[in-house]
Amino acid sequence: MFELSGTWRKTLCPYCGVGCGLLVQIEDGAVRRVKGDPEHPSSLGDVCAKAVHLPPALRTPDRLLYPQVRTRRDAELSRVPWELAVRTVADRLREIVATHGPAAIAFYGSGQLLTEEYYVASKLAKGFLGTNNFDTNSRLCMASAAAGYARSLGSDGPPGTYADIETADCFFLIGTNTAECHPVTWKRIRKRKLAAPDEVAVIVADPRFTETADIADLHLPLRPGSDIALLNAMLHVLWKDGLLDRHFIEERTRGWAQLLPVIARYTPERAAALTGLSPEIIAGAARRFGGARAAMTLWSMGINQSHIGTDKNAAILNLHLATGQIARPGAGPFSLTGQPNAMGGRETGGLAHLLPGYRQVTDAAARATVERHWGVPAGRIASSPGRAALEIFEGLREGSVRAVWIICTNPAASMPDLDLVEKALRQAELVIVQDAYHPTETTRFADVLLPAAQWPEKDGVMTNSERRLTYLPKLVDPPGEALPDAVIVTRVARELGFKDAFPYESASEIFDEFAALTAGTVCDCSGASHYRLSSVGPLQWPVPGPTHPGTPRLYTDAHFPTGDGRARLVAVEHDPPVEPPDAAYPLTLTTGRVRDHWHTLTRTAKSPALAARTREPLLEVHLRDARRAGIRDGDFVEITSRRGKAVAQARVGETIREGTCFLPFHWGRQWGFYKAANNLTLSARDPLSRQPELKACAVRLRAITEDRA
Ligand SMILES: Nc1nc2c(c(=O)[nH]1)N[C@H]1C(S)=C(S)[C@@H](COP(=O)(O)OP(=O)(O)OC[C@H]3O[C@@H](n4cnc5c(=O)[nH]c(N)nc54)[C@H](O)[C@@H]3O)O[C@H]1N2
Ligand SMILES: Nc1nc2c(c(=O)[nH]1)N[C@H]1C(S)=C(S)[C@@H](COP(=O)(O)OP(=O)(O)OC[C@H]3O[C@@H](n4cnc5c(=O)[nH]c(N)nc54)[C@H](O)[C@@H]3O)O[C@H]1N2
Ligand code: SF4
Ligand SMILES: [Mo]
Repeated sequence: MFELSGTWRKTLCPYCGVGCGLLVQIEDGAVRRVKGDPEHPSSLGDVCAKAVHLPPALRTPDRLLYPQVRTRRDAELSRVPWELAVRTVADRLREIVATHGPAAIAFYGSGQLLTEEYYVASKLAKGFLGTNNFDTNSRLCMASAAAGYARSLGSDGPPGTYADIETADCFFLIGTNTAECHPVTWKRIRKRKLAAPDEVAVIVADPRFTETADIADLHLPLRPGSDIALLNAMLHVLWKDGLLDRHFIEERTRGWAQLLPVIARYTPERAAALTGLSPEIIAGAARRFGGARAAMTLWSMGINQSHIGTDKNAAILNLHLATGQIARPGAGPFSLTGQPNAMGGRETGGLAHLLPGYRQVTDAAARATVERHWGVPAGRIASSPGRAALEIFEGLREGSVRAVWIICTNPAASMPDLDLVEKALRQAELVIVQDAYHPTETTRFADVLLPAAQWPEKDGVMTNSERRLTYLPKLVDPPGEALPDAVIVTRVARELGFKDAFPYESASEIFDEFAALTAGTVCDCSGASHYRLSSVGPLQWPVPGPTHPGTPRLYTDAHFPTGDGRARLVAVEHDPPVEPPDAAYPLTLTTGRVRDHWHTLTRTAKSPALAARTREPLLEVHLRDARRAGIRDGDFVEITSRRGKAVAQARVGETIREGTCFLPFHWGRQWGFYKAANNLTLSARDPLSRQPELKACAVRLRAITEDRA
């Protein structure tokens, strides 16, 4: 059924968590054209420019083709055969574990890995090398959402489905630039709004007036970091107006008695002082939300990347629980996942506190189940969480971590406070980097460089934002000697002596082993297999049996996996950003994305059509702030924080809240040392999710006058 005429093949987009189905045309062993797959249920044929312009980004002169090793830090990398690269990795890891113990090694992976890849890497780390130091860039991305769902609903997992968009009559978009970052989901929302403009309300809360705000009935340009004040005040208004669902609160939740005194204090007037919005617009947003038949809240990094990101998620979930806007068509909280398989990462245990199947490493019964499945002795899996992303690098810097194996992520561009990250990588005893391209900001620090096959040079499964699993077939051969990530990890595991536990001949065997381990869990994928996903098509978990059709919505019986079946209302308080503006650094810098680029530019910068649209980072700044700093539109501006400097051209206007400026983070130091936004950001983080506050730090601006002499 999936064989198409000619050379067009079905797969999934490798960029964002919307998870669009693609049709890819292969000619002479290379990707020629990409278009939308009308049969994919998540995207119904739609795609965005990033996917269409994939072909020129895939086979570039900077693809990493061969393994390379350097014997000393001051030596050059030189090409070695795979056998030697694998032996070097295994020998050096073994040696470091023997000398310093398993906690001295760490893995740092990515939400862009395939499910099978995460699974084997985390099995090797947690089950065989005995370290829970296996974390991913999801820590910079979805960690607060995952922690928020688990605390309020009893488990991670967005409860809704994209089809809810067609029945919702209120969209509350908070901390998301959906139009630029989740364009296909955005088009669906926009279509719904334009078809029934009076019936459907759109509320956008963002310090910037982005393209997303274009269709908003209400745009709330709140002060960065003040979302809890807004959300609590909305709940306050609904409580006062009698618009809460008393029955749902009493029957299906716990915690109202603790929450009520907190929200009682968040009057619209008080929230206005904290957010910089008017009391009227806050009340207006609350009433639109409260008056909706079915309301959806969508959010992403403007909420998660905060030192109170988990609490911000709780505030969103409180709003939905207290109004009964959950677990029915069109209603629910819906976190937009960033990366294409960040969901799969959470399912396979791709964070330092997790094991496959949303299990926690701190849960003894969960560890025992996983140990049996992996055939390792009881007690092998460490009982405390490993190091989260930033803590891996902090450990490298101070020497408690000696080795890091970085797979499919570019931390020397994407982490906050890059000076510290670079120092950590220089200080490390062993840096293994497994990437598809070289050089990147991170591959420059590698002692061992392993060439990875990338999309669509390997096969496996990814889960998108609506919990839908799609199979991605291998469509072309990798260039040079590049190998799929799962194959590389498997080879190292075998070299380390774990042959019997890593017998895999195919990604499909790995998937089956993983899927069996999820049986009976919230994210049960045991009814899925490569064969079923490629013959029947994509499926939404839980899919507990081989004939089970998959599950569009979770918790439709309003029974939550908390033990007693009730969701938790969590009393949370506003707290301003860790680094508030002051006289020396008077503005708050927020960072994020532009439509036509993906993260650290290893692919999108090589698609001429995309690169042409956004060649350089632009600093968005309010005209009154610009005037005060003597900056005109188009000037080059030096941006200084307590940690470093960056330079960008100013785009002066009124699309951003006064007192706030915005810089995209796509350009790492490789593109010009001072183009990197992460020269400026800080590594303060949420104590629960351990996600860094990438959305707020204090800066000052100075126009750079051109020296024409
Ligand atoms: N084009 C493109 N699309 C992408 C990606 C990409 O690199 N490029 N990356 C993917 C990934 S991994 C992710 S995580 C997502 C991210 O998707 P988004 O979260 O939508 O993207 P960002 O630009 O990081 O941030 C969103 C918005 O948060 C706002 N914001 C900043 N601070 C605050 C605040 O305190 N409160 C509120 N309410 N808003 C605030 C910013 O002004 C910004 O417009 O995008 C995915 N899609
Ligand atoms: N200031 C600031 N910083 C941020 C953010 C922000 O909003 N502001 N957002 C954060 C977020 S949400 C995210 S998700 C991160 C993203 O940050 P990163 O993960 O560092 O960004 P990418 O450029 O996607 O890095 C992926 C790397 O994997 C390589 N690669 C691609 N395909 C494959 C493959 O199949 N196998 C292997 N082994 N390698 C491959 C690419 O060449 C690239 O080097 O950035 C975070 N950093
Ligand atoms: S919206 Fe996201 S998944 Fe869909 S085509 Fe664009 S980048 Fe790919
Ligand atoms: Mo992300």
